[in-house]
Amino acid sequence: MNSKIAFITGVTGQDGAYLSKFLLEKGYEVHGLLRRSASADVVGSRLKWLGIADKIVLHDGNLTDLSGLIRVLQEVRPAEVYNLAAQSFVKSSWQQPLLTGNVTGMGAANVLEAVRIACPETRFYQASSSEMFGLIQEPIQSEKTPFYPRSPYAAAKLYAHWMTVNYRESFGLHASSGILFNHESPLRGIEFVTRKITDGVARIKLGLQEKLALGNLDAKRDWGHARDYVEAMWLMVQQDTASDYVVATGKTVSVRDFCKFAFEHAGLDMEDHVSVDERFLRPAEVEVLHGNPTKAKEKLGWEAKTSLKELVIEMVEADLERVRRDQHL
Ligand code: NDP
Ligand code: GDR
Repeated sequence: MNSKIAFITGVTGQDGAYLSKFLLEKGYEVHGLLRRSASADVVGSRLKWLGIADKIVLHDGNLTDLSGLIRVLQEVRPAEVYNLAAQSFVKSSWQQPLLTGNVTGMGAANVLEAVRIACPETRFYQASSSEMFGLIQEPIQSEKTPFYPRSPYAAAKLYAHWMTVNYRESFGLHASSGILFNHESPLRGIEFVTRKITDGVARIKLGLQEKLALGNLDAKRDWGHARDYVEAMWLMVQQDTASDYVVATGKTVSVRDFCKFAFEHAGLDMEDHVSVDERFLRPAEVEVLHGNPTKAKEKLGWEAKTSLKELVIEMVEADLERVRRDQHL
């Protein structure tokens, strides 16, 4: 086992891309699991955006295929495994509850099993989520706050979370779980509210659309930058003892306010453009998430570096550039 080899599932996603870049800069050899797609041209577009696509060794595979996971781990023999792959869109999890359970829940159990069988000395990171807190039991959520999942996605993540704790306690795996609050970036999927807003702002500013339809504007989230959050993942894996950590900024803001900042940055007024469409409401909502990252600060020395305003500006500017470029093509 080489101490500088990392294996990432979900390497083509937002966090996988930022984590790959972070690890490459630290001198790691980075391997990733690639879900086969018929559209080869869009594969790894985030890795290309960060200029690292040719620096990562990709292995075909799927989180639902245990034997494939065992084989790839036997071949790569990584020192660190980061399980970031998931059906990660909460709204879709009501349309695809079983797939979400299979990938987001059982998929994590598959990776844990593969590590236990193929490379039990390997350190493991699980991408847990603040969605597990769901119907809020305490106004500010820490590692000690009880969970109450409100979607098939959150229920699947909770299973994966407890499997991580259980494999640590049962088999002595160095398995940590990062309970990450929402984190965004220009690489965020377009279906998530922040990117939907910044993409909408860019299109409205450049005259390509008039209106932006959203769902619940009163929901509040503790939003940070993905670039900051991948460092917390790595720090967890470097600790002598594995554990679970909340990763958050400690500030919470409504969707309405995020939206207001984004429109204002482009010199627009959201009241002229935003409407509420019930198609974007959810069968059960998580109204407020507000994290307490004290443990991460004290034990990992980690703190969010990017402010919400900086995040919004980076995302709006990136979307303005992207939409302008697409217009010229
Ligand atoms: P993304 O949705 O951007 O990325 C998900 C990744 O999972 C993609 O690489 C996707 O591959 C891959 N994937 C999906 N299904 C499978 C499968 N069956 N087999 C193999 N790979 C698969 O998510 P993020 O990067 O935003 O999030 C990373 C992880 O962190 C996820 O587990 C998410 O649930 C969790 N999380 C995210 C938070 C956030 O705010 N971003 C907060 C808390 C937790 P493909 O490119 O082929 O679609
Ligand atoms: P979330 O992110 O569900 O918190 O999950 P999302 O951006 O989808 O929703 C955040 C909040 O915004 C409200 N909202 C809308 N959401 C979307 N997608 N589209 C809309 O038009 C819209 N209007 C209002 C939602 O109702 C919600 O309250 C993300 C994912 O990355 C998960 O994988 C991760 O685990 C959690 O963050 C932490």
